[in-house]
This record gives sequence, structure tokens and C-alpha cells, in this order.
Amino acid sequence: MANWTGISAKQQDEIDNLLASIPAREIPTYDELSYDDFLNHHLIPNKPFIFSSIATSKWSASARFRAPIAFKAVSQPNLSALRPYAHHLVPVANTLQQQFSEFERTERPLGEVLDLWEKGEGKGLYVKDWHLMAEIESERRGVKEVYEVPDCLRDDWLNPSYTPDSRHPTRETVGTSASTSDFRFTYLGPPLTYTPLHRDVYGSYSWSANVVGRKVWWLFPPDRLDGVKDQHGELVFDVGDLEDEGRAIKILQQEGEIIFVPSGWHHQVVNLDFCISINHNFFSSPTLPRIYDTLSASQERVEESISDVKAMIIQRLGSEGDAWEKEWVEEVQSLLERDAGWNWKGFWQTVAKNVIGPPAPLHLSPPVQLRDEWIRHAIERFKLRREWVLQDDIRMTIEEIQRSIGYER
Ligand SMILES: O=C(O)CCC(=O)C(=O)O
Repeated sequence: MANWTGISAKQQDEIDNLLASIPAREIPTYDELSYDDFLNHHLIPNKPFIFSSIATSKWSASARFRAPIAFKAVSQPNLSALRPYAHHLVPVANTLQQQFSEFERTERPLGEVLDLWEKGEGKGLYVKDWHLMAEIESERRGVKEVYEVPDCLRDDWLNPSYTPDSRHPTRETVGTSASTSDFRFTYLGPPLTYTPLHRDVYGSYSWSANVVGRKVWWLFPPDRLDGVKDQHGELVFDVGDLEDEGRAIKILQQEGEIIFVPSGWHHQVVNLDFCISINHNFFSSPTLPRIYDTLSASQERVEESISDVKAMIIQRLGSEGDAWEKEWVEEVQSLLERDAGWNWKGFWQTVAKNVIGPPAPLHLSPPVQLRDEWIRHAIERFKLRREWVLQDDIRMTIEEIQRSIGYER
């Protein structure tokens, strides 16, 4: 059996109730969007929008992964078409089993999960963060066997630059495991599997394309978070537990549509049908100030959490000279990398890489003067930090960036 049929009457009721609760769409939907409009109406002001299903109509995934149903706008998943990837080890969340502020997670071959689904089992299992594109590239094929990144979304500083055909292994990709190398993800799961309230990694933007099925999104701009906190001031796990769902911008994303989620916006997502979706977390030069702020805030939290270590280092090395401070900075940066996923070294290396080899052509990127202004501003701010003084490798990377944008000070 290639299709998913395992939905109960109770689940169908829940889905019907969700559908009945969707208001008129509050964000724009475009069949086409010029890069200038994308930059000025969405990237810079940090506002969401949707690309209509035209954006994915020519994707191979749309032809391969959908089993269309006559006279219906929503397809069934063609699970057999995923069998060529059955050997990929994929992260699987059990959305019926909450563990603290996450779901229980395991890693297993995709084939095992497909077997369960094809038997009508594994109803709560959600394959999330599967690095399908990196896997395809590591097997020396091109991602065009799945998708095409829309023009507007190619200025992506977080992922390998978009190349439809197989790419030669680079210094960056050799020795990196496909399962951790990038932020190009594929998600698949049965109706009512969901992703709890969260904000994306590093304060990045994300885009998410529904190849199969429909999703409901609850979006929260940064100034609308008060309604989703519990009595201890902590963000709730599931906004469905709140009477007013936190007064979200609530969107029904149809099959084929791509949603753009702004940087720093919290969101929750539930699958209404069996869904297969592809998403990227990404950022580009207009997001640099937000990414910078997010990393600074993560560092503050890390420093607070190990403030006793600072006292111990000073006691051991004395407070004269900068030896204690050098060790403290290194300690903080290494914990920051584990906690936030990266640190200042990674931040500046990412900026350098994208300045030296821009991922998108000029007409699909912000004007160079604007880009360089965002970078200069970040450099000016960074020069006030102790890491600028104490971390030689970062200083060298920044000097390389300065040379590249013609900004020597
Ligand atoms: O589709 C989902 O379940 C979550 C997707 C998401 O959170 C994102 O694309 O940022």
C-alpha cells in the first residue's frame, strides 16, 4: 500500500474544528514577487507572506511525492516514491510523547518509519529535520530531483549556495556528515503531528513549502508574545492549550504554497493532512542586526549561567594582565557554540564566506552598498567587545571582510 489511510473519526473531528477556526488570510499571497518587493516589503520590514502553489508546481517532488485524488485540492502522499531514500537515518519525533520542552526523539532509517505508516501505524511519528538535500548531494546527485529554490530565496547565507545539479565536494562539505551539515530540511508526518511553539535557530528567517497536504500556522510577531506565556513567564509548549491561542496570526497553508516566516517570529505548526514539506532556515545581510542581537543575547545567558567559573579563573590566574580574560572568553565561546549552535567565530566566518563568494546574483541580492552598510554596522558594534581584542582569529577574519568590502579602519 502506497498511501496513508490511518485517520480516526475523532481525529477527523479535530481537523474539521481546526479548519472551521481559520480566519480570512491576514498576510499577502503572491503568484509572483520581484526581488525588490521581497526586499522592501518583507526582508527588511521582517513581514510574512505566502507564495501561491505556482511556486512549487514544477518541482519534481510535486510530481513524485503526490498521489492526487480526483476533484480534490489535497493529495495523498506517495510513500513508495520515498523508498529510494529508505536507507537515510532520519530524526523522528514522537508527537504523542512530550519530554520536558520537546518531544521524545530517536534516529532511525526512514524505511522503518515508512513500513509503520504503510501499515497504518506510527500515527504520532513526525520525521523532522531530515537533511534530504545534503544526503542527495553526498550521494553525488543534484537536488533538482526534488526541488528548485525560488529566485527570491537564493540569497541564503546559512546553506550551501543553490545548485540544481550534483556538486563537486568542497572544502566545506568533505568530511561533514549529511545529517548535520546544513539547514535544508524535509518534514513528513501524518495528520495532527505538529511542531510546538518555537523560534528558529540563530534568529533566522525560514521558508516552508507544502509539497503534500495542508498545515495550520500560528505566527507571533516579537511584540505579541505576552499572550503565550504561562504563569511563570515561560512560553507555552502548545498554543492550543490557551483559550485564545495567544491571539496569533493564524494561517491555513494550502498544498503547494510556500510560507515565509520572519526572523525572530515564534510559530507553531500542525499538519492537517499527511504532509511532506521542505523548508530552509536562512539569513542574509538584512537580517545581520537581528542575528547579531540573538547571538549577543545567547552569550549573555551563557555568561550568567557560568559566572562562578569566571571567579575561579581569576582566583587561579590573578586579575592582572589579560590571561584570565583570554581563558574566560575562550570558555564562554566554547559553551556558546554548544548552547546556541555557533559563536562569534562561526558568525564572522559565515559573513566572510558570503561576502567573498555571494550565493546569489546581484539582481537577487540587496544592493551592495546596503549589504556593506549592514556589515559595517555589525563590525563597529563588534569592535566594542572584548572578543575583538582577545581573539586573534576573529580579528583576522574581520580584517579579511573589511578588505573585501573596501572598509579599512
Ligand atoms: O512544518 C513544521 O512542522 C515546522 C516547520 C517550521 O517550524 C519552520 O519551517 O520553521
